[in-house]
Amino acid sequence: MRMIRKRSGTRGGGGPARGRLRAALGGATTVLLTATALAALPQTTAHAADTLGAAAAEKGRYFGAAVAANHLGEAQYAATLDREFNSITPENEMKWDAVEPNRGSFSFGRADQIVDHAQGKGMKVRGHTLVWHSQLPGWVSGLGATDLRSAMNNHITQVMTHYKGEIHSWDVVNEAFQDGGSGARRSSPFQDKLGDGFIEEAFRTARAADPNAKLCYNDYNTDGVNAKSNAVYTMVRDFKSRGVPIDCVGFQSHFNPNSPVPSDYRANLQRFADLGVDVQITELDIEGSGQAQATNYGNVVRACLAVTRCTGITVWGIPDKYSWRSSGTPLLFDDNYNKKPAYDAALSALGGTPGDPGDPGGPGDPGGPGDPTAACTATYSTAEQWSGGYNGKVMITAGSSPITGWSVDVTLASPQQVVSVWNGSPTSNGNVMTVRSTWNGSLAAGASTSFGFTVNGGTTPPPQVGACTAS
Ligand code: G2I
Repeated sequence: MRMIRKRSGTRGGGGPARGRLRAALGGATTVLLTATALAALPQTTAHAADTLGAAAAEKGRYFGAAVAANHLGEAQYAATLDREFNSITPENEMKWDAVEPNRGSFSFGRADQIVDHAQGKGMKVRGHTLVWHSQLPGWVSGLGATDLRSAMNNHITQVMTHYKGEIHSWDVVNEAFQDGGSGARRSSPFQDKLGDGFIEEAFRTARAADPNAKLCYNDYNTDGVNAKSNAVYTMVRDFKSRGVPIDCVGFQSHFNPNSPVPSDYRANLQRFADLGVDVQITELDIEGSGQAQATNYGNVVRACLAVTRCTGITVWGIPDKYSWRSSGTPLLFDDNYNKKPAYDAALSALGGTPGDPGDPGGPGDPGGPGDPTAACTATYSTAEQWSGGYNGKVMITAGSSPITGWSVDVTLASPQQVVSVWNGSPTSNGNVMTVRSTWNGSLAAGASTSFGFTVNGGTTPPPQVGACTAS
């Protein structure tokens, strides 16, 4: 279908994108294949709606994540991405500074890597972003009006042509309105030199470059009805009435205690949809933890589902540790890729079933932390870390009955190697180490013990720790 990439930019060579991905990975293939194979195991037995992507698809939506190219080589990152999501937004790799750092000189390498990954896994791609005041190279801000206009149109045309047919929705213009009550346009090189008309011009250029991509305006603090969202609403209404090509509005949805999920979130999405555009939740993250965070995530998902034209949700990252706001733990997976209560809430709101057999790893999931029904559970943490390695610790907790022995699989990514194990008896098969209890196999109901191990050969990715098996 849309696997042939145009040859603009610095990337040479034609042919199917996936073929180029395999060639490009070279020596990394073994590690990735291992991760992929591991990730595939639970999915083969899982019900279709046991993941965010599958559950959203059953509702006719996508569920995506912002992805950074430099994390794709991390086995657990790629495994979680591939298992849970069916759309990817490059977090930074398609921004102007990344793809056209010097005028007329395009570099698509890192963005191509993400697009290739998505296509290889059958995921869709959201394009982010073409015209934005931030992450804009200095040469753009230095141009006079005439040059700036042609640079803007050339940038849109070159980037969209490179990915023609491969992007389901593009953020054509990002964050062009001011915060606060003024409803005014934000000062930027585009606004200041080209005036209000730059947005319309960008959308017209974009439509000509890839007529099949949905063209979106994307912004933050527009999630409820307020002065800023009113200003965007007025612009979109004007565009629709004059035939300016616009297909969708993106609501970034970065929430925290100072900027909570608005009570009129659904109503605001609906009023835009009523203008005749799709709406998308484009950069969702919600700072917090536990049940409060879970409730917010559930509410956001339900709001989207309640609006027929809300076509999909993208979360702005996968594990908390890679969030732009990591200290606020705003995402669905913790630093060890365990599913958080927010994950279960999002999946439930989508109509999926958290904790089904074949869907391991989450709080309350079989063998996962806190599973109330498992004979025993295993919880991983990194105890110490240094430049070339780390000490890992796995806490084993018996369920509601006593146990007499336990075992847990720990999978490492090459070139990491275990050099010692304590409080457990290890055997190895390739990069999978099975650790069985020694003197510490007998645990009373609810009692815990732990084993530890030292790894040399790097600190990332962290080990994958499987479910606990009792004997
Ligand atoms: O700021 C959150 C988002 C708001 N809406 C537009 C999004 O594009 C924006 O994403 C963030 C990325 O998540 C960050 O990763 O945009 C930031 C830049 O405005 C990104 O941060 C930048 C850092 O500031 C740079 O120092 C760094 O080199 O990420 C770059 C690449 O890692």
